[in-house]
Amino acid sequence: MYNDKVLNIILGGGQGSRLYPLTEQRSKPAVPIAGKYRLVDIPISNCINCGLKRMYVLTQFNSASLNRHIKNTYHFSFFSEAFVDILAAEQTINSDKWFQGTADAVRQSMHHFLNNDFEYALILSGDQLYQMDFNEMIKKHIESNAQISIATQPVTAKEAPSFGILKSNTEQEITSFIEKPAMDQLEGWNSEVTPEMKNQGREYLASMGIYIFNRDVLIDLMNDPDTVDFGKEIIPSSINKHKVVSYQYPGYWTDIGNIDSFFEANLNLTNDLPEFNLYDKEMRIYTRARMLPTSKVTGSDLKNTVISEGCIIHAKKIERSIIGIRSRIGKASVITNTYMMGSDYYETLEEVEKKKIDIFMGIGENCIINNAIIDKNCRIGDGAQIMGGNHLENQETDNYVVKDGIVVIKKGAVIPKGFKI
Ligand code: ADQ
Ligand code: ADP
Repeated sequence: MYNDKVLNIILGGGQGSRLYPLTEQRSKPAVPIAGKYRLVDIPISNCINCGLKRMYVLTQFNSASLNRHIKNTYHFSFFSEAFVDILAAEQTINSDKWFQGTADAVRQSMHHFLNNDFEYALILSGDQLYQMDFNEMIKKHIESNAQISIATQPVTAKEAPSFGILKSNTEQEITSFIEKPAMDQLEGWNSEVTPEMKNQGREYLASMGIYIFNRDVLIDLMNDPDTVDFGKEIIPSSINKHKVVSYQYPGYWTDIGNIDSFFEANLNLTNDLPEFNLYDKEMRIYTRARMLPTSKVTGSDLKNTVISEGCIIHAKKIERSIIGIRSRIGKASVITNTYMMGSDYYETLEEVEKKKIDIFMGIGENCIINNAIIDKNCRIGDGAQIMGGNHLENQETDNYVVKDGIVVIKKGAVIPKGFKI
């Protein structure tokens, strides 16, 4: 509906340190989620579902897996104006070309955006799980004569310090904004909310980091080279200069920017009725069509488990876990509260022999795994025990990282037979 008027800019990720080690070998938008997708599929699919088809993905570095994924997934008709282009900060961390923050990333890419006809820029975060109809937000933006719109959602006092918190008047015009206030700064920042929200303790209106800017306003704001971030500088300084409007979004939305929230959001997909609906025909999530074979399970006890295509599973039991594409799990293994990302390819016997590793890709026999994320192409030897939990301190080794009690096995790691974490 608004494709001709709107250019979509996806903030793919800064240094990705909060999702480390998942971002050690790939850029953040390429991090695999929900067994077969990648982070960037969420905002791209939301745009496509809304008929918005001109997208730029801004990322700090360009990884092979991101390029391959975008190239192999989003190819549009030769006659269509649709595109998904990756714009990466071009040089090293020490160079001034490296994006200093979200606004800086947009500023450095403005010359690309301005090659396109557009009236509004829709700026999206790359690390959130939601299915939103942006057309509604754009319609409200136009109807209310806003210059900037921010999607918002009420959050609790405990959550408020992780977000930009704002207050608006009865016309939804934002009158004040504070980026990530400390707990002791929260007084007076609560808003009028529905009784349902109040009962849940959600009284603070948070920015979802989803913005619409009028083209001329964005150009003007980007002219100031000293502003680095939308949340820290651009939005607070715009409140008194421009008409900035809040668009309250009622649906499910969650930030997945750190290991803890990423882990929870993934495992929540195994609930009987997940809030994020992957089975919604109108709001489907696109990803690479891989033509993988079906999955095979022999005699495993499966509870609340999501299994992707191409898996071969002999495990004894799997519970509250996501099993990614091409996963192999050996006999008598017990997997609980785990996100296994799967493998990029199947190994032949000759390949294994050539590599001189006697541990196959996947999880071996008699393993016990709980509270873990297993990145792609890992080899977990027979009898290994990986037991995440609050008893573990944050730590890092060559093969794994422990963050907030979650054990993250690094991409391609080899965990020896009988090893215990
Ligand atoms: P944060 O999510 O903490 O808060 P930020 O780290 O700036 O803000 O990230 C916003 C998005 O931009 C993320 O998707 C991130 O990956 C991406 N990003 C960060 N730096 C980038 C860079 N240099 N280049 C490309 N992309 C980059 C923001 C707002 C808050 C709001 C929350 C909602 O600042 O006000 O409440 O989002 O999640
Ligand atoms: P997917 O979208 O299925 O996850 P990717 O493109 O990210 O796929 O990863 C699969 C990659 O792994 C492909 O580039 C493929 O060429 C590569 N690959 C295939 N076989 C092997 C192998 N034996 N060793 C290393 N990489 C391989």
